[in-house]
Amino acid sequence: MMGKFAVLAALALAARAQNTPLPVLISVNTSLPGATIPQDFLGLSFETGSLTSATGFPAENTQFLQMVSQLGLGWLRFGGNSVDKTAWARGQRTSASSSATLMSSDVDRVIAYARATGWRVLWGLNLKSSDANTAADEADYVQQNGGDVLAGFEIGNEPDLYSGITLVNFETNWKSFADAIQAINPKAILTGPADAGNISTWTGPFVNTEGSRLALVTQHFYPLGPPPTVPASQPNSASIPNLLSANTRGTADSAAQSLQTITAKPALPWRMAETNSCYNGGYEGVSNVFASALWGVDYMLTLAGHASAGLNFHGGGTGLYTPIATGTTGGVTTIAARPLYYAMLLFGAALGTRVVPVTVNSSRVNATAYGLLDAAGGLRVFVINKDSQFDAAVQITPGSAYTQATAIRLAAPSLTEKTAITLAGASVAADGTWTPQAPETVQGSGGTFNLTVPAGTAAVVGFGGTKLGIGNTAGGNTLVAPVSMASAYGTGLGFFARSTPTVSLPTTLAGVSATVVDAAGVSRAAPLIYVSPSQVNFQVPDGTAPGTATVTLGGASGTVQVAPVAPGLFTLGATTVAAATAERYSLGGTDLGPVPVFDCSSGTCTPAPIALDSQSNVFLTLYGTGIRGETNLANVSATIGGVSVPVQYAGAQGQYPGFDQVNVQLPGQLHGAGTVNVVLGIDGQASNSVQIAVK
Ligand code: BDP
Repeated sequence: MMGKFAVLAALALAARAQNTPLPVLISVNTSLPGATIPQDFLGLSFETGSLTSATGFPAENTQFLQMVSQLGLGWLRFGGNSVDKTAWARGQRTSASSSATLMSSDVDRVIAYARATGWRVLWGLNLKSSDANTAADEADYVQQNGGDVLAGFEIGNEPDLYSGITLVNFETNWKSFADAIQAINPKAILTGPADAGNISTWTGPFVNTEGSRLALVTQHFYPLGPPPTVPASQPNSASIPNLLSANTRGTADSAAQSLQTITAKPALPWRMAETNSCYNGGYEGVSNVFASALWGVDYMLTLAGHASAGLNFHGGGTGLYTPIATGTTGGVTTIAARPLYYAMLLFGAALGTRVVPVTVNSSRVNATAYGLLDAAGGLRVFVINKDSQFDAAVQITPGSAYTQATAIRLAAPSLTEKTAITLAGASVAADGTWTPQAPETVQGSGGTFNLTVPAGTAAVVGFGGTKLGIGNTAGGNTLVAPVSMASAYGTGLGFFARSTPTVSLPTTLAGVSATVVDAAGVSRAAPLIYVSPSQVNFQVPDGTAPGTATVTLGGASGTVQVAPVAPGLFTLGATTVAAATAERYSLGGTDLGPVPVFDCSSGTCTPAPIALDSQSNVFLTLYGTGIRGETNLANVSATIGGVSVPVQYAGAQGQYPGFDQVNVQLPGQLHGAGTVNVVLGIDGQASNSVQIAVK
């Protein structure tokens, strides 16, 4: 018989054995990238009915604005069952207005909110209980007042569920609405069919007949239904195990596969325009807990693998499945991040990348993995351990191009956690902000990188190289000056793209920090302007000594030459067109107003010819960096079209850190010269050459 202690020891051993991470082997094939995940993949879907009450959609709340904006770009979709019950009237909502009628002032609030967030709007119209002319008038109002933020119109909500309807009836009605809308606005963008299901029997045939009128194919998708409506014995009955099961993932995968097939021939984008975990508003303990965040990440990546243009998670108010809870307590608006919001935040690390095939060898852990390649060649591998029990000993073989790796995690104490969730070491703060912390380093050897992903958590591993290329942000020359703006290019530099929100520059941004060690061996933290996985713009620290400096960003580093001045001139995007402004004055010195220096109206920027005449003088302001180090104007020269012109001012622009400007008067002798080059020379250092045009 075993002694008491031997029994305890055996039990302890058994417990330990159970918690020993089990192997999950992941290899990545970066040579076969799929479609690019659009920057506006993410979206939020709301009931149209949320707009007809004063508290339903808190468009004016700054925290709500902050939480949506920090997801990046995205779509706001208004529709749901309530769209098909809502009447329409032009006018201002008052306390006497009916909540059954959408007023044009409700639309105005959405348009203002969309403009403030930079998100676009997918606008649902009532097909079921309205008429074509009313819908067309509503569409016209939205188009006229919010055309700049409008992504398109959706006619009806889940028409495949209208009682007694056939596909033929629906198509007839849909066409009469579409015709009425386009009779007023021929270019109104139409999407559809917004079916609840029936992808092969409704969506496919609809796309076949109406595809040429559509700009986007939309589908709705809820993998689970609530018990007892869906009996607990069914694989699609709402529960945490079912939400995280391979079967549920497979259902989404085959829906996405069907939509990819349906949209391939007409070459249309497709979007899960309304979706969430469980229909009938979600399910307590499933849709509103951490398990839903893991599901959300897995689901978004599953759709992205089938070239989805995006999705809109349905919610609003304090509904169980809403990503952002909005409510009122004692007349005060309350906004809170729900687990699914963290999934959307994490998906920011996937935007703009292309899904690459991965092989996952995981015999006992319920884990999934996705590979994502960015345009610069950086790789991110999402690992989602959906297992409630087993930790995963993850081994990733990313390919020989990758020599350094870092990771961030999405974690909570348990799958049933509602609030204590962290992403990249941080929770969403009370004011709605989320500040990712520095990532952890992932160790690799012999081409394999190892990390443990505990049961019920996810991790993203960012892979890159160890080399940084560094140059002047303006013009790209390899010389930089103290306090000037410099850019470091590499791979795997971070997970999220973020710009500095204010003019006072932080030394840590989205978990990224950079160190500059100068020729004298002095190390300084670099103030950061912009960070992304492949590019970091920073200010060369004040006091950096001339000579070779080494810049380190996480596991990558590179060198750059530093001099007291390093003139660079800004251009418009990737062109060589000067990012400059000009002002015309009368000979007597009266300001006659600004003169355009460039024209970007065609989508490509070209120099706009500046008229030079004998009746006025034109002063050009060039913007650059690395200029202010020389304060004696005698040492600053400018050459425009081969003509040396006197410089009136060269120094700090004053408003933004590291941002300089140079003012010159355009000489009359350039009259008629056409496109000319502009070059600065300071202390023998020439800037990059930029173009303006004169006539
Ligand atoms: C969809 C409806 C939406 C509902 C949702 C649900 O479009 O209005 O809120 O189901 O049942 O079918 O949760």
